[in-house]
Amino acid sequence: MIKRIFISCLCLVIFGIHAQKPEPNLDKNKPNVIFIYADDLGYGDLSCYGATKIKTPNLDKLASQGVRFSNAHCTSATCTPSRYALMTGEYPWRKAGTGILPGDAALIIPTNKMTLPKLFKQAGYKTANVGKWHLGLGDQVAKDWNGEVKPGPNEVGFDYSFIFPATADRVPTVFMENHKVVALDTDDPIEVNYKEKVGNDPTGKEHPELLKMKSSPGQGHDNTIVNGIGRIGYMSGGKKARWVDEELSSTFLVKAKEFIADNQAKPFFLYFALTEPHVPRMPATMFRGKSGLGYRGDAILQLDWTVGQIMEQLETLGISKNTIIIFTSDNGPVLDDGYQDGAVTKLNGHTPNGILRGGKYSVLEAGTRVPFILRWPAAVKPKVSSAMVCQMDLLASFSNLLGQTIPKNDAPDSKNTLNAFLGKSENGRGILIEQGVKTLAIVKDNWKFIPSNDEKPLDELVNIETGNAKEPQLYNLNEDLGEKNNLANKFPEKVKELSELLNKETK
Ligand code: NG6
Ligand code: CA
Repeated sequence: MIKRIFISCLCLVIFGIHAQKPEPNLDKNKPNVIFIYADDLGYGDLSCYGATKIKTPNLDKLASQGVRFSNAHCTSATCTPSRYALMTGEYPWRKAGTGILPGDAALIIPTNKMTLPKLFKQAGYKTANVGKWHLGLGDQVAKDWNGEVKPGPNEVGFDYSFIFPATADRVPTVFMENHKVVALDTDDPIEVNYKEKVGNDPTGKEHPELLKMKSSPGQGHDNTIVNGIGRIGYMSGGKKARWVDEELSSTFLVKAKEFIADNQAKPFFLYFALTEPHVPRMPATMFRGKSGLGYRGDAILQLDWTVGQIMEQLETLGISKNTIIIFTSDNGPVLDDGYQDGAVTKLNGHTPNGILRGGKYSVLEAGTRVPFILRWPAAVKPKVSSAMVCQMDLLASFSNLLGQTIPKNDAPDSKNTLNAFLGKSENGRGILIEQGVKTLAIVKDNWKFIPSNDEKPLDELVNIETGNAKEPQLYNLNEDLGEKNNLANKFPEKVKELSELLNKETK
């Protein structure tokens, strides 16, 4: 009798659990989409893009199973504008106030326009944003961080959001779930200020001896110290809510995995915005020292592992085949971006920008040409593509894939290049405008033109060539991807054509 009851219970447990497991989403017309955004990862940072001093096995595997693009771009050489374009389908330089935002900035994405997450929502998807945001929160700079902070990701199309507000080097150093700071003690309210010191927390400037990682001189990372790291901006309060940098990545990973598990039966869109390898680089113990290239290299290993964890979860859930993973970066690479973390001294011959010139902040190719991998086992054959694609075009391309319409004046610059994204065509965009910090360049048929200007050619703070010059520059990217030979004098007609085109496109 007891044996029988035991067997019945066992069956109930086994079949009960089985019955509860949701059917995975296998609808090919509505594949799940996971967009993984690295922060400041360069064209040469992955072994599938030619890196030899660092190994990124998970991304290499992803690339070998999908389309790996050699000519893919973010719109801009810094974070906020690239993310703005990804979300809205509009070139950021068309709108004032889309440069790198302070941590207390107001939301810059219009709430009444089509966005990438709204498009998925309109198509019946569950949408989530996990990771770095950096597109502003609330409707003004002066805001109360202790109540509901909105509008934000939830108002521009995300059903669920688990974010940090700006960058890892900017206050407030807290997580926000939907509209609220996570783990906030109401007796210890948060105050944030970007103009003057608030509260009594030590700053890096006053107490450099308290820092576990030195800030670089003159870069501004010497305000409030959180977790032994000086930040940009001042904050007080919220002691229990402050993140531990070593746990940033795993916290985001857990939240991303939870969202995937909870929504495996529905079509879902996950915007998973990683913090690696942006400063301050403070990888988890298991990655520290592993790359031999300092914390920047270790952060890349952590990033690669994270992507592997997501791939493994999709396999386990049986939804890998019908899930599109897109992996890319929001701008090019930088070594010393505010902290003395060994990125420069331990580089060991690694070339974050590959064969390209420039880097983050630059209008040269390494500013916006980034790794871009798309895997969709159910519908896309592995290949390497040289089609010119841009992250801003995902909005129009997914609207095509999902049969959704975009209101007439929304996403004005987003082009449907779906066939290029899916590796079915080598024809991507015809024209691309690349945004450095001070300059715009134009690319057409692999000819690149940078207008003359008086801005400085080298950003000394980060030791990166900006691409600015007093003479016009013309490069033939087909033969000279490293932008070494300025052909402007040799082909004045090309210069004229592209200069006029740039003026026309940007007016
Ligand atoms: C710069 C910061 C840099 C980094 C960057 C934003 C200085 C001198 N440097 O202004 O450390 O935070 O902004 O990076 O303040 S991004 O990837 O989010 O664009
Ligand atoms: Ca960035």
